[in-house]
Amino acid sequence: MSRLLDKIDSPADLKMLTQEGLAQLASEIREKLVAVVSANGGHLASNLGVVELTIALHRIFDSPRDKIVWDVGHQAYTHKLLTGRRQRFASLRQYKGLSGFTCRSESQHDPFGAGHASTSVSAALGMAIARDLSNDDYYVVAVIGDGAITGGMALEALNQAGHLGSRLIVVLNDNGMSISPTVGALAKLLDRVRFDHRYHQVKERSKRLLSALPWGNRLWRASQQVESGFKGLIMPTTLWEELGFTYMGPIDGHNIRELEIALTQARDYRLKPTLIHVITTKGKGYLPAEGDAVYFHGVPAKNTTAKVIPTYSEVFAQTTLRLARENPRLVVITPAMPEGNCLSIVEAEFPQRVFDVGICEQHAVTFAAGLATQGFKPIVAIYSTFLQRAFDQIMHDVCLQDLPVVFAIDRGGIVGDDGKTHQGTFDFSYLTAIPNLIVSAPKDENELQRLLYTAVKSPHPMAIRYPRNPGLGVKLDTELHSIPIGKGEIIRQGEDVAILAIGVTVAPALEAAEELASNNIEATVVNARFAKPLDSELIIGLANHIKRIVIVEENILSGGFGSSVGALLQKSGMSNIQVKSIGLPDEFIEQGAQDILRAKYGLDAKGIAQQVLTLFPSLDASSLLMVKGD
Ligand SMILES: Cc1ncc(C[n+]2csc(CCOP(=O)(O)OP(=O)(O)O)c2C)c(N)n1
Repeated sequence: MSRLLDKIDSPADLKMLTQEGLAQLASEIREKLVAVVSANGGHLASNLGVVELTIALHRIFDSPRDKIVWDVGHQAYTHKLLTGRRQRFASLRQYKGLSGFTCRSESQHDPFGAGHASTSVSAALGMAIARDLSNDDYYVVAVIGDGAITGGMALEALNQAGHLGSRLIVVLNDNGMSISPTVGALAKLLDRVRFDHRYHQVKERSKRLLSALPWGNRLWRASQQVESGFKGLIMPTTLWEELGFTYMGPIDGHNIRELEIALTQARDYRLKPTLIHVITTKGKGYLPAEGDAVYFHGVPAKNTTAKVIPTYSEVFAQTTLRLARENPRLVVITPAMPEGNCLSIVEAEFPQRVFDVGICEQHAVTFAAGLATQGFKPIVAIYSTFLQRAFDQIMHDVCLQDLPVVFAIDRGGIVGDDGKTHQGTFDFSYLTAIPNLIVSAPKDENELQRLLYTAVKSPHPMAIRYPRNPGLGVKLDTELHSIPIGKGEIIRQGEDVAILAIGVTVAPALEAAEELASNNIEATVVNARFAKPLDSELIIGLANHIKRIVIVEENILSGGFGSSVGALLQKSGMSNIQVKSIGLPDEFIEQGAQDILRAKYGLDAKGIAQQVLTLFPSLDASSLLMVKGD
């Protein structure tokens, strides 16, 4: 049977299809999504939930002239399939392949790139105002989930949009879920709409009565008014109306015809911003994902090796649980990532002391600061990339007041397939710039335990950054120990060169040292542990003695650990030292498997060894180093 999807090269091709054809297309798209995401990994459930919504948007609006701005961009796979990227779809999230998010450089149908949440309404409002100032006449639509709409930026943008009254359409894709169930007062309000049976009964009845009438005729419109009057009585539409929006909904997000009617009405209504409340089912049409939307939010790629060693995230959560048992004032805060941070074990035992604050990184940090002022010990469990959102809160609310908040920073360094928006490659740079903050990274999962224990005892703010990886499989202390702040350790002795590594780079640095030894170069390897304060005694002592220093970090070179060490050496007036920094260049690191990217940037054992050899010009590097894997 010929597949309709194979004939869709642009949104214009959708406009010829009948309702039956559209239903067939939706099911072909779902098949494609399941096949490609099962192989490559990605955001399956979110995408399955918006198939009909995406089709309807592209039939009613005229992209790229009209701008469709997807919040987060993780649910834009159908949009990609319908906007000329079908043939490259199998490369989704692969090295050099299609991005898992929207991306301006990828297509003119992506008017705004994303990856981080809650930006769509601000960006769309900017576009709408630009249109008005240019006397142009296109439509701008922001599509935002009920999770992302809880983010501060989204609320700030709605506030301004309602105030300006500019023509803007916000589609609220409400599936009741962020990654986990959406939390907060706004979520409760939306739940009321979703579950109000009285409203749905009336709506069903009027739908049956009106199904015979052509939409748009007078009776149809009158009935819509009666329905919305009734809705106003029982449902919290007032919030949106008071914010200056015209509220439409709730709309069945899997009924293309109903969606098209609502989108057309919103498109043709030119007086105010409109919010269309669309109800969808996350994972729709694929039973495993409908049944477990949390797991299927983001699934791993097929070839991911079965995990036997606990991840850093798991060890973090297990250690936090132990510490929470000992300290009744320890509290944990997560901005909408309890799964990623493996916090369910802590939440199960201490539901009162684990706070999912929604996709609200800034609030998470200042909320922690408030708790710390009252003698509590907050751990903010957060991904490196999302902590960027809260830079001023770390600086102004926590560190300036020297409040003892712990930042447990997951996904530090190269994260892989999620790509440019999600790499955790900036945190050493932006954190070491902040006074009072201790910045650390463990060499293995046992050291993570120790650093967490140290941080919880610290009277100052402390950050611990660890990677998105399984641990190294080392034995875990049964009793927790602390580590002296600012102290590194020598883990291998050698006279020819000193390699200062931190965090995830310590293990490959050690491996590189063994490879160098087989070429008669003996390296000292230091596990630095702290990017701030630096172990100046150790570093200066080594520099005096060895004179060749190589610094390795999985962070951008600019402002990172290496640049702090360089500044220390310069300040100490050291001369005659050869210094080489290995890290990431001044660019956004593309997507690709972690091992591909680590090899590309010389951050694996082979790359480190090769770069060490450049400090020995008398040796021909290419003739040396038969590194494993060659
Ligand atoms: C600033 C930020 N914090 C956290 C995330 C991680 N994240 C990605 S999607 C998502 C849930 C989004 O929920 P919602 O907007 O309701 O969309 P759904 O997946 O349910 O369709 C979260 C928390 C992110 N992308 N950006």
